[in-house]
Amino acid sequence: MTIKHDFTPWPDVLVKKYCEAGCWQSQTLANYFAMSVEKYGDNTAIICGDSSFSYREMQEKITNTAQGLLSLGLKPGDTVILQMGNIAEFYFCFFALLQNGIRPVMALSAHRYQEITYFCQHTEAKAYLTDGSETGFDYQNLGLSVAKSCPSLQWVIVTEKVRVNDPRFVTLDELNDAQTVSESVQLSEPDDVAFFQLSGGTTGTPKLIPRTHRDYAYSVFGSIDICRIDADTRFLCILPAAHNYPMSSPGALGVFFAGGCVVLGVDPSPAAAFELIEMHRVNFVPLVPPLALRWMEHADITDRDISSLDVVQVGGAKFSATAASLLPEKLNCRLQQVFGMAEGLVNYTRLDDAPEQIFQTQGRPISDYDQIRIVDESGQDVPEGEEGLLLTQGPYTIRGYFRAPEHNQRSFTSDGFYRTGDIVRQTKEGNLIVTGRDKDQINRGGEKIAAEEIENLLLRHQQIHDVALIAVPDDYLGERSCAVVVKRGDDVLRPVALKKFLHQHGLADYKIPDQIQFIAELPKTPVGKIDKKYLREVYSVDS
Ligand code: OOB
Repeated sequence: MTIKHDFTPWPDVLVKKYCEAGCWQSQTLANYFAMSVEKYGDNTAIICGDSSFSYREMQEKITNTAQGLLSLGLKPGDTVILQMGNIAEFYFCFFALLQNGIRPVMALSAHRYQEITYFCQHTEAKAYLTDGSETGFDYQNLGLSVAKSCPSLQWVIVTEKVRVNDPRFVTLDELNDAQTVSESVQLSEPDDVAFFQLSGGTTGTPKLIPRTHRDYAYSVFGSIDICRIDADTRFLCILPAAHNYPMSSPGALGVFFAGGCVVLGVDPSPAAAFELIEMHRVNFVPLVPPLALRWMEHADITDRDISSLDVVQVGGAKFSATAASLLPEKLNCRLQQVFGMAEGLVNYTRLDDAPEQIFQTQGRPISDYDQIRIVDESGQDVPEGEEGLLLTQGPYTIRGYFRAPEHNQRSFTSDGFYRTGDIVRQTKEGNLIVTGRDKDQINRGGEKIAAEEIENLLLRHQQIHDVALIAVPDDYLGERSCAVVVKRGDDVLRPVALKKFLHQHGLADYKIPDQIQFIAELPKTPVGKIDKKYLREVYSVDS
């Protein structure tokens, strides 16, 4: 069965090229997992808390869940929201959905009512799968509110006992006990959309990124080679498992397809993570810069034996060359920088690159078929070695966001290159150095915030006349967010009240401005746009 809709295809000539070159193969992501089961059946695939699962055991869980999902009436081509933390069930559900051709939206645990309802409404999702067990936040209650606002939602599937009174709620265990409804038949094709990743975004509403089985698989296998992942890899996943980076670069999928072991952790602090590294002899871990800095500090004082660490990846945001040059000695391992994006293109420093390339650059693309252009404002290529805007197209970079025709006009060139919004220059060895950004986004230590989304929400506050959200430098996060607010009227308006307002609207915590400043009027550029550059200069002084 083939489901061909809701995504912008590559032009025929490129389809032919990528197929003939062998970039795109005729397997789905679920097939690749099944092949690992054949090959590495008894290897440990996942360690999660006190539980561990071999490949064979994991496949059993996947098959049961897949049957259960079908028994609810979910069908190939349906969309669901998958919001689970770093638990084994996340991967069981992920592969079960993919096996059925049901397409998950890869929500993050941090997402709340604002984001989840938007994903549901925009994709007309049929089910919301959530991990109700995370301490401190009531995901079942969130599910209840979401279900009220989303008529398309037929099921809320939770990992623990149902605590709310709603017939749409069902537990994963109940699903796993469901009767077999069909023989396993191939329910998805390699060129179908497998799932939706989320864009860091620059606009008022988050953008969804449709990734097909074969484009994603190509990036995963390319990553396995570059990162030298094999059956001996013991990979620690403490970043949010659903994010593209710990998922596919090489991520848990890379480890699964190579027969290695994924160790899951929920606490990324060095104290907790070092314990897991010692206990499970972890040798590979992806980090974001703020975490890498914390780990480096902690390494000086830890009693834990972390000598098994072989490769530490740092990506998601710019890692300073100084910190990069210190990391290998501090953590007694090799460093790999990763500059990627959920839209596709991923760059890695190679493990055998010269040290200065590893410390000072963010790497080069996975594939010779990745095309990159570095251009000026008018779209002309800049001279070699000079700074410019990065454009890219290739066998695993999307050609359009999901149901966003207007935005696609702006985000892609007429010949299909994705405008990354990153400012880079290329070394003569071919590696890229990220020098800045030309997109209205805050990169808060790897977590992306679209300024417009927060500005629009704040403008709904009665006492706000105008607002600009900007990035200001932060020693630890690299950047933090600062809302510059023009008040309406003379009544007192406290920053804490504004934060509470956003919180009550159900916005993810990481998007709530770190800092709020009041100003009489927002400065404008000569063409009448808000002068964010000027605001950044003013508020970059510590307050
Ligand atoms: C990864 O993906 P996203 O989609 O959360 O964010 C992509 C954006 C890039 O366009 C760039 O602005 C920034 O994040 N970024 C970096 C960077 N890595 C990502 N900026 C500077 N230096 C880096 N090393 O963040 C992502 C996806 C796959 C693998 C790794 C990261």
